[in-house]
Amino acid sequence: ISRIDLRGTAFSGPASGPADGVLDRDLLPRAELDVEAALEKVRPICDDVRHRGSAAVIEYTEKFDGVRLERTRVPAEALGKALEELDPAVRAALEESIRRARIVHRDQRRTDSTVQVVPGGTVTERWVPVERVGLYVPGGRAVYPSSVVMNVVPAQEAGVGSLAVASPAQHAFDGLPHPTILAACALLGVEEVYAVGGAQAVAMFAYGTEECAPAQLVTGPGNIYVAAAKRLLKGVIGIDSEAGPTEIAILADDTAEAAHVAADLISQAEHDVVAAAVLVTPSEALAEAVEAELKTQVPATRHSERIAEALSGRQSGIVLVDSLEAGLAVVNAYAAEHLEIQTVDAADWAARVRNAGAVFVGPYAPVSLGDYAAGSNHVLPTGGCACHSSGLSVQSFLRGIHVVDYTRDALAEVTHHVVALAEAEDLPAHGAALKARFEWKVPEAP
Ligand code: HSO
Ligand code: ZN
Repeated sequence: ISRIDLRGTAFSGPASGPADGVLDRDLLPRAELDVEAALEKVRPICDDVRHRGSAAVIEYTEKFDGVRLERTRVPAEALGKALEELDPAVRAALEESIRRARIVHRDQRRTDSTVQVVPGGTVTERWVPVERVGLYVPGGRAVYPSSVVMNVVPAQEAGVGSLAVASPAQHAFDGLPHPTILAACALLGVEEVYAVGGAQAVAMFAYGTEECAPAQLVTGPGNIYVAAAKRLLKGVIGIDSEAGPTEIAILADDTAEAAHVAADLISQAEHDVVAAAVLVTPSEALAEAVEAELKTQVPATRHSERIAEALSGRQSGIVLVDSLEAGLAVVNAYAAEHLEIQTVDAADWAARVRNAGAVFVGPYAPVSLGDYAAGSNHVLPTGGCACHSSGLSVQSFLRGIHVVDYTRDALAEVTHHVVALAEAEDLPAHGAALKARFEWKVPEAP
């Protein structure tokens, strides 16, 4: 892991005002995915699925996944069987993960609210769930039943009526999606699952096929082709934000346990060779201790090569700063997907974080807890998007509809204002629509 020494640099005085802009983000480089390049590859696939439906989906599944499907929908018995055969410890863990996620996401539900603007004039905000959602679940190296939980639970708690899951057909599992994915679906009560992956899955949800009704929204992570298809079809179908490589940033001082800091950096580096692990600290001693810990811990992990590559990549590093105050400016500018605060008065520092997908406070809230069983969601904004976006939540599956209800008197009272603004915009018919309702004369100025 490389060191980035920002001590003595301009930004590292006390951060006053919003920290963004204080630090040049390029000082903390990130991996970038070239989604644009994949667009041209997925365009014909999406068009083909649009015009030929299931037949096209089946052909692409044969071509890309090496599986010839009879039909794309996974039979109910396969879901039941996967659940029966699920390791009991994994089942218990998934159940607990679901239980906790439900507690948090149920609390996010919104109630409709009506406000009286003037006597006789009200605006109600009604929260209406998206009718049908398609959830994409990757099937390659990253088979994450936990991500099924994190996508399905908020959708269900939002009241989404119809939910379908698509995950690539696996040669090794008789052309079905990975069994732990099927088992997670069964546990969550999701009955509609398709053995379809890649761009063709996104197109299937967007346009619908003979087997799969079109959805209004597609969520869930995927490879570059899935991301490209989402970008291409957004507009035809709603999409969640693009999930880039995972990131962990840790703001720590010399009260932090170096072994735990190192373990947490390693935990997210385990995802991907382009995952980012960044430690920000004013403590040279901690930096040294963490480097030493990484040297011993990394070789002992199962995926040591992947982790070593992620940690030595230019997207990872140990950033030395003059003070925690400067460190706060750095992590705010970086806007990590996950941010741990391992300092004295961790909760106070955490309260001052403005940009992060999720914040993990103190020594007993590692990111891995949030990945599986904190109750919080693990689908979070990456690549600096945390400065404008939130993670997946019940809100992601709701639309707020304004319902406007005015009486004759309430409308009469405001008509001259509407007419004035309509005239100012050279849209007199707008004003006329109101005037037509009244014996109209411009009220005299008081
Ligand atoms: N850390 C990942 C989520 C995950 N971790 C799934 C383990 N499984 C992105 O937040
Ligand atoms: Zn993770």
